Amino acid sequence: SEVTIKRALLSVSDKSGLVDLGKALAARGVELLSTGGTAKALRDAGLTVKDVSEHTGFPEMMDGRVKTLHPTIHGGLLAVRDNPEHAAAMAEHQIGAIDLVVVNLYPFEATVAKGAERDEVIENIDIGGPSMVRSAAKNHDYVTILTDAADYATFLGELEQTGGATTLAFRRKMAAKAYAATAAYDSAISQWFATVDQGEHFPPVLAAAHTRVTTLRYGENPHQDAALYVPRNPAVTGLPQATQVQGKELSYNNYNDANAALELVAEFAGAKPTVVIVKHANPCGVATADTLLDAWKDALECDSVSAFGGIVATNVPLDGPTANAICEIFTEVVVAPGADEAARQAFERKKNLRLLLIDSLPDANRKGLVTVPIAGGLLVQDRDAGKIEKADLKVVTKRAPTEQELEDALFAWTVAKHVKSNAIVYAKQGVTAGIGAGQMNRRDSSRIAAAKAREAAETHNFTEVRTVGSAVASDAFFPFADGLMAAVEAGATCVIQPGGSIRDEDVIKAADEAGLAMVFTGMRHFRH
Ligand code: 93A
Repeated sequence: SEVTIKRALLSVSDKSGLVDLGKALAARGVELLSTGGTAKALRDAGLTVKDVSEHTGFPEMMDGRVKTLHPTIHGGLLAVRDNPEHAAAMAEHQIGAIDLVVVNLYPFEATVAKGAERDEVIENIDIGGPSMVRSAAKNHDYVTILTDAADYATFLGELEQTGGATTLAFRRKMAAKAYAATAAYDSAISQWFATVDQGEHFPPVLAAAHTRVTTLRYGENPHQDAALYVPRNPAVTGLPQATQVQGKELSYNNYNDANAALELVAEFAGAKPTVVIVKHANPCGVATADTLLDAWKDALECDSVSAFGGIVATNVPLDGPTANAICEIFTEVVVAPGADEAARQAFERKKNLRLLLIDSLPDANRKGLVTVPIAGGLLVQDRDAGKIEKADLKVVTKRAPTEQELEDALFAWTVAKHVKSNAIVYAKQGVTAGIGAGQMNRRDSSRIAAAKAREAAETHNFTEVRTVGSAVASDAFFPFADGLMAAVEAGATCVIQPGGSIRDEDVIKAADEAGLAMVFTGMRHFRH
């Protein structure tokens, strides 16, 4: 099953690693065929190269659109060598076998990413490249296909071990990779046509142009396999990439929770220092303060029981005092837009703690698609980028909220957007006082949120439960006045909710009777 490499065709847009590869091949006496720019790069390095046009007896034409699309090339790639008829055809048409193809494609995605005009984007749709990749990969019984410069070293290792050949196992592996590359490439092209060129909202093909970067130890549970995929071209998404500075390998749940924490803290980009603590993808404490250390303390006090083993995100770079305070409790992951030297040293004491640093916070209002698998397919929707400003709020009670109540209401509302439904969030002076998440009815979420606030007051000897004088946010309307009455009992003085229930009048009446200020957002933030 070993096939000795005698003739290679190299045609690459990204020329990194090309010359070294060419030299190694030449040193083994391999004949090098190549196209325009690739041939030039190899010749400039002193190598002997035969132009594809000389090999086919046909010139490159039409601005390079037709270079390698020729039976001499594709016959040389596709022939089943031990098939007598194929062998006869090769002899009749003077087609020489090609044993190795090294191709990477016109940079379509990068051309889109740099904002090129339509004509330039179209010209960067590679036709001949993917054709050779697919021909070579199909005929992997005889032909080796390399589409990624990262594989050149492994390939040369194969030659070294076998004395100039490749094994079938290696060729099969490279064939799988080759089809993944052409599939992702065509997927990116189809997405561009549908969305950018045609302005369609949902691309007809969602086979996202993602590549697997790593397999994870396991999924949500140890009996589930899992992997991480990232966009082939992160520049296109505009999303920041995190760098893990220290700590254990990230688990599936770590990624999921860190993402929840990051998406919530991103809502506070440019605001005062803010800390989010997440457990099981729900925030269990969020606080904004003048210093990051105070924000950490306030966030922790909201639900210090749940914060154990939590995931922490901040909206500003980490400092030493905050890092030291975080290290006092068991924390799984910390994600932040940077960390100073003192913070890094503090975390080094906690070998297992996973520290993720990002260059910038993601844009909380960015467009994007969210998918949820269902038994028969995939549900697709826009990500929830809805944002409510003060001016959007409608006061529905006799009493209007005070400035502080308004600020707390919007803060609670922003947190509630990131809490699984039914979500009830109490907040006072930029600190969550109690969070009720994920219950099947709103009244239970209200009760849980108030109970958590009472527990926090007992644990931390607060002079007063923090829900007293707080604002309370509900992610969807109160269907009955009873949910509201739970908030009144807890001491909330202001309510923020979408409104829109057929019983709004009852709920407003109950609020007026209790002296509450209530505002309607006109927007719902279900999160399931
Ligand atoms: O324009 S093409 O679609 N037509 C072709 O026949 C063809 N053959 C190779 N593009 C073609 N290629 C691509 O040219 C390769 O995929 C590679 O990306 C690039 C290498 O060109 P050069 O060697 O001139 O730099």
